[in-house]
Amino acid sequence: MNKNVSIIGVGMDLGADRRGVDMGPSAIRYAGVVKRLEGMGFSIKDIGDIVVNRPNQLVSTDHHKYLDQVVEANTTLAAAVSKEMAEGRFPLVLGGDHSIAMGTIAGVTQHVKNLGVIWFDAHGDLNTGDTTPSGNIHGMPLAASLGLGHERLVNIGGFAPKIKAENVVVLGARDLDAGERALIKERGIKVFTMHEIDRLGMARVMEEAIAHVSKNTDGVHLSFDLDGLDPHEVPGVGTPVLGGISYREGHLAMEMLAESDVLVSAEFVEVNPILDRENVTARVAVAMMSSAFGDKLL
Ligand code: B3U
Ligand code: MN
Ligand code: MN
Repeated sequence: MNKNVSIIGVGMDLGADRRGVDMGPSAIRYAGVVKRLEGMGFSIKDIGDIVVNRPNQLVSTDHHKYLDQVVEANTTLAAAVSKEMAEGRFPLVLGGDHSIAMGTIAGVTQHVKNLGVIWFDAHGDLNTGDTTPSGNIHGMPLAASLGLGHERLVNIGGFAPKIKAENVVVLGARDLDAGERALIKERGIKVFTMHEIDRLGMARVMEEAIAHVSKNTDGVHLSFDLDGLDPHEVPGVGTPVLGGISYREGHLAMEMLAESDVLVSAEFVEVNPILDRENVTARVAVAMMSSAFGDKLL
């Protein structure tokens, strides 16, 4: 794996329309991400946080809350990610709400034409303005990256689509809206829900997931929403859903990803320090990162 890593924070919560995840990057830094990765032999450059403009009242455009601000922050993020990759560095993006995946993926796909994506999440994030139950853009970034939804989201970074449905795997889903289910069927998106994880076990699921996302691709992006894990283990997430991936299964999944050596970029999102206790969610995020970056037990 690339030993040169750039950390990029995005203190944004507008995509979730709920305060707290804007402090995610600080919480993850406080949990010791830089020291941990340096201790594993990585050279870390922390470029700081992307500036996010927060209006003092809710603005909603065609069922999209804070559309202008989310587009602006993601456009800046895409440029930052692309710049770090142009310098040969691995972008590690710290969220922030999951809408930032649009910017990360827009930046990465300027360098990796056929990108595979592992979307670790309790949710599908496959809504569009037509199907969203909330108007929250953090429920839309996977759809937008596939070229579906509001043209301003779809075109972040100036091109679309970024990724193909056949190169995506969603892992840990247990809260899918009706429109998302229809889209999954229509596009044939590979989804390992908690049902498959319970039934087949995480080892088998990850073998299949890694094979799927590496088949016709030149690299894989990991988009890790902390709410994919069980809320008993990570209470500091904005939209907890019971029955999630355990701490141990999460580690195993990350270790298998590291062994496969396919990652070109990663992001860890939706850490909400306001809802957390003793920063455990950020600490778990750092633990998951260390496994994804190749830390071994022995
Ligand atoms: N699917 C719902 C809920 C949701 C999506 N992502 C999160 N929550 N974190 C929506 O609002 O689109
Ligand atoms: Mn998500
Ligand atoms: Mn989620």
